[in-house]
Order: sequence, then C-alpha cells, then structure tokens
Amino acid sequence: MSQTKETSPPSTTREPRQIDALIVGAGFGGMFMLHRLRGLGLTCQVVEAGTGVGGTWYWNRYPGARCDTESMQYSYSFSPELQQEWSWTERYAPQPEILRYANHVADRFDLRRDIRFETRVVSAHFDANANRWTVTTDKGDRISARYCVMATGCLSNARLPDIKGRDSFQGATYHTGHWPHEGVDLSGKRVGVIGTGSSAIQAIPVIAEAAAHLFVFQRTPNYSIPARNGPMTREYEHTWKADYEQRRAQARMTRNGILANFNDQSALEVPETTRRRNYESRWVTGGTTFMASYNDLITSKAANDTAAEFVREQIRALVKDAKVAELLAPKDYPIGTKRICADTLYFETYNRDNVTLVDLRSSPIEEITATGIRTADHSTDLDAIVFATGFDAMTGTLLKIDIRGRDGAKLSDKWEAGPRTYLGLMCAEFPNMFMITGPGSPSVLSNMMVSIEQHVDWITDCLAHMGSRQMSVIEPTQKAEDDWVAHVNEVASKTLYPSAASWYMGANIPGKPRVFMPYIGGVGRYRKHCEEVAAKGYEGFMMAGGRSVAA
Ligand code: NA7
Repeated sequence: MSQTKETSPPSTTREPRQIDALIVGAGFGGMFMLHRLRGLGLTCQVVEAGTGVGGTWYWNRYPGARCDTESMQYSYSFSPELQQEWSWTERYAPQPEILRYANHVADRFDLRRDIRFETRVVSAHFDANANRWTVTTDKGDRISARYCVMATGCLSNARLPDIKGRDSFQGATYHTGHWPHEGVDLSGKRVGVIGTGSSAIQAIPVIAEAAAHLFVFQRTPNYSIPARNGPMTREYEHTWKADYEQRRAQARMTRNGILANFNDQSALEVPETTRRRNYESRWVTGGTTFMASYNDLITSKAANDTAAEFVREQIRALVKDAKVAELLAPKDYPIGTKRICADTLYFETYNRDNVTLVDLRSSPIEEITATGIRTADHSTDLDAIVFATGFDAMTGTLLKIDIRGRDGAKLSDKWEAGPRTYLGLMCAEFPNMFMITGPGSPSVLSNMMVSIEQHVDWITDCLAHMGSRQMSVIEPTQKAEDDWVAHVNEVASKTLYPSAASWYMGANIPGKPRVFMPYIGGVGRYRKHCEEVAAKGYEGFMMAGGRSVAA
C-alpha cells in the first residue's frame, strides 16, 4: 500500500492538526474503520461524543435493552481469532454484554489511543484547493484530514417529542437512548412510558417488574414476535464456531445479512393449513426472522395480511382483557413495514395488575404537567416519565454537523428533500467523505454488523486502490448519484414499506421529507453491486490525483 503518511503535532488554534483520515464515531463502524485504515498505514483520528466506545450500545442502556439479531451473528467476522475467543452468554445478547464486547475489541486492537472521547464534531468543510477536510469540534480542535469517514450511526440522534409542557414536569424524565449510566431505580414509582417501538417493547416488561404502577402511552401498536431468548448453549455456540467462516460468508449474501430459515415460497401458494403450521413453528422458534416465513410478505398485501392476522391472533390469545388486546393488535399498516420487534413477555405484561395501557388514538396527549400527563379525557399522576420516542433516524446525526462540500455546498441543502447518495457511501459535491451504512444502503434493514463490515472493507479497498494509483480525490458523479437514488426509490416503491408512517420514511419527525431511506434491494445483491462497481474501476466515481477533481 503506497499511501503517504501524514501526521503533525496536536492542534493549536491557528494550525489544524494534519492527519490522513478523520473518523466520526467510535461505534462498531468507527472502530473497525480505524483498525482497517491503520492497516493501510494511514494516520487516523476518531472523534467520539461518549466517554467510551460502543455507539448505540454505549447510549441505549435502558432496562431490557438487547440486540434482536442473534449473538452468534451480531459480532465482527473480520478476525477469526476474535470470533473464536469471544463467548456470548445468551441467544440475544443484552446491552451490557455487547458493550463489554465493544470494549474488548477496543483493547484487543489497541484502538483507544486514536480515539478522542467526550468530543463532538461540529463542522466539516472541504477545501477544494487543498483537497482536505477541515473538521472542528466542540472542544476547539481543528483537524485537517484528507478523508472524512462518517461512522455516525443510523439511530444516534435521540428525539424528544414537542409535547406542550414537556419541560414543566417536576418528576424524573428519561429517554431510552440516553439512559443514565448509573442505572435508575424505578421501584415503588408511578412510571409513564411514552411510545411502543422496539425500545419500549423491551423496556416495558422490565420496568413493570419494578414500578408500583406503569402507564404505557400508546399511539401506534407494534407487531412483536417473542424473542425466545435463553442462555447460550455450548452445543449451539460450537455448531457456529466449527463452521464460522462459511456461515459468515453465506450470511453476507442473504437478503438482510442474517442466516435464517428463509422460505423462498409465496405465502399464497401454499394451503392455509401449511401456512399456519409454518407461522406457528416460527412463533415458537421466535425472533424477527418470522418475516422470512415467505418471500412475498413485504411485497404482497394479501400475503402480508396472512402473517399480520396470525400475529394479531397471538396477541388476542396472550392478553386477557379483550379490549386491551384489541388496542395492542396493529391493524392499519402491514407487518414488517415498521421495524418488527422481538420481545420477552411484552404482551403478557398487560395482564399485570400494575400495568395500564393508555390509548392515545382515542385520547391524545394534550399536555405534560408538573405532576404527570394529561390526555384528552384523563390526567395521570406520575413520578417518572420515560420517553421511548425514538430517533431522527439515518440523517439526523449527519445533519446536526455543519457539513460543506465543494464550493461551500451544504449537506443540509442537498438533502432538503430527502437524502441523496451514491450507494449510501458517498455524495456528489462532497469529495473524500464516506458514510458507513448511510442512507441508500441496506443499513437498518440488515444485520448492522454485516453491513458495517462490508462498507468498511469497501472504503478500505477504495483508498488502497487510490493510493496505488497516486489518486487523492474521489467523488461520485451526479449521474451515478441520481441513478442510484432513482433505483433506491423504485425498489422501495415495489414493496409495502412506503405505506407505513415509519422512521424508515422519516415520518416520525414533523416536517422531515417522506422518503424511504434505506436500500431494500437486499444485502447480498447490494454487496455484489458494490463489488462490481469497484471491479469496473469504481464506476460512477471520479478520481483525480493532485489538487482538484475533474468536473
Ligand atoms: P421508534 O421505533 O421510533 O418508536 C418510537 C415510539 O414512540 C413509537 O411508538 C411512536 O409512536 C412513539 N412516539 C413518538 N412520538 C410520540 C408522541 N409525541 N406521542 C406519543 N407517542 C410518540 O423508536 P425505538 O427507540 O423504539 O426504536 C428505534 C429503533 O432502534 C428500532 O427500530 C430498532 O431498530 C432499534 P408512532 O409509531 O410514531 O405513532
């Protein structure tokens, strides 16, 4: 690898520190990017807002937080030694264990010495004369880098809803995505949870165990499949580890980066009894791979209806109060078009005497008061409010940074009508800025670990390619970007996804453009396409040496 190595002493207010690559974020994306770019001999700096590594798993410490992809598959595959030596204790790893794993990786690969913690990137401006990014932080650093890699995560900008009186509440308030590190003792308290997305569905059963009374404020019910979590058995671990390389390779070519029992049949081509048996067996096995029951659950409304109705039936069977069960059974959007959840005793929790479901559809929240939450027809006194209200997903964190490309072009202007990228990796007018699992890539529709590794490896190969040809600047052509955006939209429009008001569509943020942000074409297909782009000499990208990009 023939990249020239650049480094200089720490920044002063006048002279920015000169490095090769700045990486924003020390989650799983940023950590692996650092490791790979070091391998190319580049000088790197990671800037991370938290006090430690782990990204999502650093911030989301709410009770019950755990991964809904199986542990054996939600881990790095790049190091055979790492994947053999690490042991998970449960089928679905809890947040503290994933955070321990992230820390283990940081130690094992000596990553911390290039990570600046408790620091936020405020701006990143491209200087076309020098072909460098100048990055500033909230600690006053100025860093000049040839490459800027945004490993900022897809769900990292926690969102508090603008509810009247929100800040007047005198009790304690928490957001699931910013849970206090020291934990929270909710025992004996009257607790309100706003929201019933994945975070709430994991937290509610655990909070209900502790609280004196739990009130769940639900606007939209969610489809959730029992996770059937349990201890990791040595046999199960061994079947994976004995065959890890091959299983990982297979997973990379699947639809969503997960080796699951995918059934490539239409739900409508089998008799009802067969279909039912299949759904029942997957319900018993548990997990979000329920959506792999048939190949058309996300493209055919009639097929989807069969799965949705099956889940509604299970909810009705689990929840004793028929009225509550009806409120918990989603009916107005197809299953899977909002992120499907995996739970542990979620629906059963509503059978407890100390849990009350408050239906915001019939009686919306009017105000948060000093003492609790007032809906149109009732006031509930509370000691604590938990906002499980989600994130400004996929674009929110990037747009909080003042990012300016060539000729001062602002990313916020470029993305005003929705994110525009080529392959979810780069944007026209923003040379040498890469995104890991950016909008327009499979990202949140996939096993994030698989997608992170694919992007990091692709970026690494790309920089190695550039280095070996004395190229210093890369940027997608406008046409390649336009064509990719059109393709992303076209593929999404053939599915049921756009019919739901989901965060995939930006629908949870008032005023955010309604655009389906991730790429639904499939992890394997997408990977193949990215590989072909590279094999064709980085088709759709302009590369230049020297000081400027050819127009
Ligand atoms: P989600 O899935 O965005 O869920 C947020 C929940 O909060 C959802 O039920 C929302 O209802 C609800 N919400 C948001 N604003 C309000 C207001 N103003 N009033 C009442 N209810 C509200 O976030 P999560 O953190 O659960 O999960 C995010 C992802 O993290 C998840 O998909 C996994 O990939 C990991 P709505 O549906 O908008 O009616």
